[in-house]
Amino acid sequence: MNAEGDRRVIALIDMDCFYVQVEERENPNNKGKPACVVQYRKWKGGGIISVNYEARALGVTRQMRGDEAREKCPDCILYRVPERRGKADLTKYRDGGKEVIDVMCSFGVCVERASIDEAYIDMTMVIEQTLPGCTATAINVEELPNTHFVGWENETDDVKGVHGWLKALSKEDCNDNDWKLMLGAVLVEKIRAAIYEKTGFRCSAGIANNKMLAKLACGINKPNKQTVLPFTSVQDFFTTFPLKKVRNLGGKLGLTLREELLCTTMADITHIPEKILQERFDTKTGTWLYWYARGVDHDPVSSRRLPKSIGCNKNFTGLAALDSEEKISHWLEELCAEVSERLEKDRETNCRLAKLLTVTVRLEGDIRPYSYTRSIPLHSSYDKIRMAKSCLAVVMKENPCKQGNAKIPWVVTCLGVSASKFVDQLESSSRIDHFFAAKQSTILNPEKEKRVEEEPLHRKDGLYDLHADQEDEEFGMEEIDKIPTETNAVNIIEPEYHMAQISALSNEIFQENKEKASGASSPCLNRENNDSVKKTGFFASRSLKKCVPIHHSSEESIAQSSQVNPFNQTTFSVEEIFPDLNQVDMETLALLPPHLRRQVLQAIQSKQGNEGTAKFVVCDKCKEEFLKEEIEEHNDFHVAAELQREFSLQPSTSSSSFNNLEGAKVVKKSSKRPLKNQKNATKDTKRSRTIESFFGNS
Ligand code: DCP
Repeated sequence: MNAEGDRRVIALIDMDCFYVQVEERENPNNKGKPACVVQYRKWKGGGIISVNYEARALGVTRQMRGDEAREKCPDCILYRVPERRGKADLTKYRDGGKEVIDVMCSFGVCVERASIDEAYIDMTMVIEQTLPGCTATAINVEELPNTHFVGWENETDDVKGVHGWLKALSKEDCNDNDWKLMLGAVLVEKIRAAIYEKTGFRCSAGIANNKMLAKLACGINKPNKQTVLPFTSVQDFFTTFPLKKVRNLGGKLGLTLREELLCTTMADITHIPEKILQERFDTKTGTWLYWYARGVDHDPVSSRRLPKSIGCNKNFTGLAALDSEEKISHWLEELCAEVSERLEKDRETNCRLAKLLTVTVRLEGDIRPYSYTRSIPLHSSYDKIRMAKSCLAVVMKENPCKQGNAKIPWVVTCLGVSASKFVDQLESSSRIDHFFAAKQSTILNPEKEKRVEEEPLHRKDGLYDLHADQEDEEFGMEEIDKIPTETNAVNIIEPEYHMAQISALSNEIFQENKEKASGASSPCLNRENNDSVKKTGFFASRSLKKCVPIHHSSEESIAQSSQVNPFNQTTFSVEEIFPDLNQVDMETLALLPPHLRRQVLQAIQSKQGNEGTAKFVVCDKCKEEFLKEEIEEHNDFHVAAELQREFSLQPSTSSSSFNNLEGAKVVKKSSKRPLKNQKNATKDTKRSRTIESFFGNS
């Protein structure tokens, strides 16, 4: 790593007082008047979450409440965030943000949406095409009406530094990088003008060689301005710049640097030898910090127009704090309803599926607040009841009173639910689902052979903002260390019956292996076919649903499917599912029925020869063999199974609200039922009901 290697041209574009601008566009007559956006009217006029620059000039700040803003500025307009399901509805702000991203993308630059109102763009390629033949005289100062150059301002006529920079460019010793930044500034002026023209929104921007510097530069001149931070100006600039304002140094790392290593500015960090930084943190972080403090940041701009996560959270302050399971359950249902609705919309629009659901909880604590996040696999059904139930199970498990800390009050002051780990829907479902659907429909329902179903928090401080309920896009959970945390681990667990399905799957493979080893002939064909219905969950269930005519009774359906075993009547190559055995997706692998999964594992093993054997490990608990990369995830399944078992054993007091949930009883029954019984043909009716409830048809 070094300071010279990175000569990209990156910009951060950030909308000015974004929520207010969205409101002003709806109320054009109010443009130019002081205004704020507030959330909730209940107490002292609601919490301010966005303040326009007219109101800022009159002393209104985001830390105030609506009533205080009116005291400062009686004419201040207070727009209220719409509400839905008892919480903020941010749809129109989110949609406004998307409009802006679309304009940026039309310039052929690489765009990474970083929050509801800001995005990084990498202009390097576009600029490099323009670079040859550029001369200082070719740049017209009028092309840079709102551009400032850090370090080039002088106190007389060139407060923006544009002239100084242009002059420097005409000298012989100027380099390509200086030129690139100039051209970048010209392009960003154009992009910002287009954004204004197409959306009516004003924005500010920072232009530099990397994301960290671009972000930092963006905040220097606002609103409706852009700032270039040349690499040559960084050192001086850092001598006074507070490190806590720098991207990635706002959290715990920054706190350690400030409190332990007594650094307040970025330049302070440069006085610490790399070795000391490495010893205090770790080698990688130490080296990264060493260069970061010198303005070097290699974090790429990854092309991403969509948010990495979709979620929302709600604060419960004062008397609104949640102090009972019923209240927590109610709010989890509300949050999950919103997330589920947005996920469905996202699936339709963007053809992708979220795989992970994360619940974040902040508790009052006995001495100080603390928070934790827990993640669980997310099923593509996006069933809000199911999602809420899973989240509640996690929250109940973490109840401090249950962990022997009876004195700690169990008071929840913030709840967040967020879905992430998106995969391409077609990639995720078509390969496997179509595979199953095609094979099954051919055999079970030939006339349907041709039918093939196919199946992006903003503000980093959002979660812990006292007023704002927010959507969580990209960064929602990242800043969890904004408040001191006692518990801050992220576990992936699976408390639901999908868990039972997967652990049944593991057991099944194990059982089958034993049977094979003992030479016992088992009615494995039929059983596998039946069991694939429950064990492989989503894919197999859907396939069955598609193939079995509706008018058949459950017994008929199962009986019919058990008479034919499509997997054994048709041969297939592992490559049909995983064209590249070096890149087998573990999540997909876990969803396969046992015999297919084993075939894939065997194929990988034989492909890798002897070397391959070292890639497998045996699970202590179920003695099954797993790929090394897979074992950690598999261990989580055992943790989840344990959790599931605990829930099943608990008296109904703690799960009273579960029992009111649609489908929850079926789930409980199915998870309590021993595996052997599940295989019993007499239970087929129940099994079928479980499948239907899985699709919400029960
Ligand atoms: N927001 C929020 N809660 C917060 C901070 C912000 O809901 N604690 C919302 C309202 C803002 C939007 O996110 O309009 C973008 O946040 P910014 O911090 O970028 O603030 P603004 O865009 O309002 O103003 P600025 O011009 O300073 O960027």
